Amino acid sequence: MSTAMRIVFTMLVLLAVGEAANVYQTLYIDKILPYPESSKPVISANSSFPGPLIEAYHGDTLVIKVINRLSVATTMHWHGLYQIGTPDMDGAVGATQCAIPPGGNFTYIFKADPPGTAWYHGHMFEQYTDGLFGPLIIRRQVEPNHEQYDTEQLFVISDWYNYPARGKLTNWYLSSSNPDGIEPLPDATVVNGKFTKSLFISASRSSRIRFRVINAASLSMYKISIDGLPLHVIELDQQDTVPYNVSSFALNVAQRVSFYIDLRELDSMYGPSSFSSTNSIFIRIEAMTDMYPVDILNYVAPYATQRYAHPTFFNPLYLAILSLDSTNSMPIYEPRDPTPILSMANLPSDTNMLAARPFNQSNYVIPNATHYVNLVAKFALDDTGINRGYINDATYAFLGNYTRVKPTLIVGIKPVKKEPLLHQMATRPNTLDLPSPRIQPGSPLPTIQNNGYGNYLIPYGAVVDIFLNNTDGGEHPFHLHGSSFWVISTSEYPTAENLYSRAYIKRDVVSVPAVGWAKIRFVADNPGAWMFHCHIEWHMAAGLMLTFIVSPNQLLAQGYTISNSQIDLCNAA
Ligand SMILES: [Cu+2]
Repeated sequence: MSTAMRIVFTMLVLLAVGEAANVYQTLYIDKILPYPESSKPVISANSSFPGPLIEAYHGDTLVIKVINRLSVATTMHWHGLYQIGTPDMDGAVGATQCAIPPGGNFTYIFKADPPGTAWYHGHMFEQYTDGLFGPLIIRRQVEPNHEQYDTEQLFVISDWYNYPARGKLTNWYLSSSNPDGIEPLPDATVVNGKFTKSLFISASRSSRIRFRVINAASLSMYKISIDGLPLHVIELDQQDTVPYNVSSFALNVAQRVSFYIDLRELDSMYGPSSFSSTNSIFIRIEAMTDMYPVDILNYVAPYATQRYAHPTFFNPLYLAILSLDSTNSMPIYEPRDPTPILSMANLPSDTNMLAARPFNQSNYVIPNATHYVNLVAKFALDDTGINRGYINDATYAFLGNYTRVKPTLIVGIKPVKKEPLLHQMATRPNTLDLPSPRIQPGSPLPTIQNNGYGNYLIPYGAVVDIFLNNTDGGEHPFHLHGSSFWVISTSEYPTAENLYSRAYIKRDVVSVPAVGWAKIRFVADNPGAWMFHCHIEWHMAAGLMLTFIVSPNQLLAQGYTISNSQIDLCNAA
């Protein structure tokens, strides 16, 4: 082979296998006023709401410089990314880093892994409620299920609040004048930065469209459907699935779903050739109002003297428009409840997707559990009359660069210096006073212990079954950092454990039923300080959170040291 031919051949090989690259992005964090009708400032990345789409290929290295132009500190979390070998890039303030001070910056460098639909959001105070989030898509050269669709669309759904969360809403929510812990309720739903009936999706170029849907809300759970079309689900939180057909599905806070539609399956009742001659149909994103603690349509919060005129009174039914001819015309039928369609009558309206199956089951191995941890989540008044969230009687409080917990009284964590848990793991783990797992009545497996302050020591390589018991009357979406987990079963679907024992679905957010439970399993093969918390931002602010301390020994054995840029952040605080 000649040199020239060899070069060409090498280039072809590189193109074919895809060479891992560095993907650079800069995010300027600043406040903007995205809507002229509203005086509510939004915390944005690059003056965009939602923040800009960040894309990479699986295995690339993301190099993302976050420049803080706010007057307060911030951090960024890369939701769904494993951070294997980069435990200090997770963005969880207090656990993995000190915050980025006003005027400061920090460069996050981490592998684009796992592939799929992820997102990024602020992980300090309630900044993501105030707008600091955006989509993050990790692609593959050849996507599973790629033959099922031709084009892609992206929905980033969120709650809109007329008032800033940090300050007015949080101050009221976590006060003794709100003893029932009523969450601030959204004033609207916003998708891709647009209010209802103003988001048009063009379907002229293709009859087969993949939708990636991210629930970036702080409170709301949504039911999603498209008139006259079955939805073929192919991804749940970066887990590819065998196409799984539903008429609608529920999406809890921080969860993601990909589905594709095929317009050739459109029920003739909605088709442009039918008697109605409509050229567009409704996409329905319906807030599940039974998730709210009060009747949202007849509720005026105490902090609001009156409802703002903008955008509108809350309407649980958000409507986007799928334009079949790309003229972006409104459907000519009324958006009342869709007529049941015979062809979809046998499709489930799915709330938990536990029956969805992993895409590639041939090399899909689920190890047996080696350890067990029992978690009881509850809400209760603390000794100052504030309704707080507790896991095993510990509640988290964010105090800038570190976290501490308040069982009943304010008790600082052990170290002299206030520092993130990861730094403590690396320098003096003994000060965390973490008890080792031990055999306890009720479980044949060693039980993971905690130090009374919401920190749980997990040995390296442990396969941990978490039994999460929710005593609260609300459903809670729990998220694990640094790993995803298999959803074994829930109180709504207890038989899933045996039905799908060789192929549980892997997710990073599990919806734990109200006054119910969820059983999940994860492999602790990624040393670090990984938060596990309810992703309803209000509940996180109320302290419904803990941290898994995965093997300080292995962290050091793998050569982790606190970087200078991390030290700079902590010194700047
Ligand atoms: Cu919650």
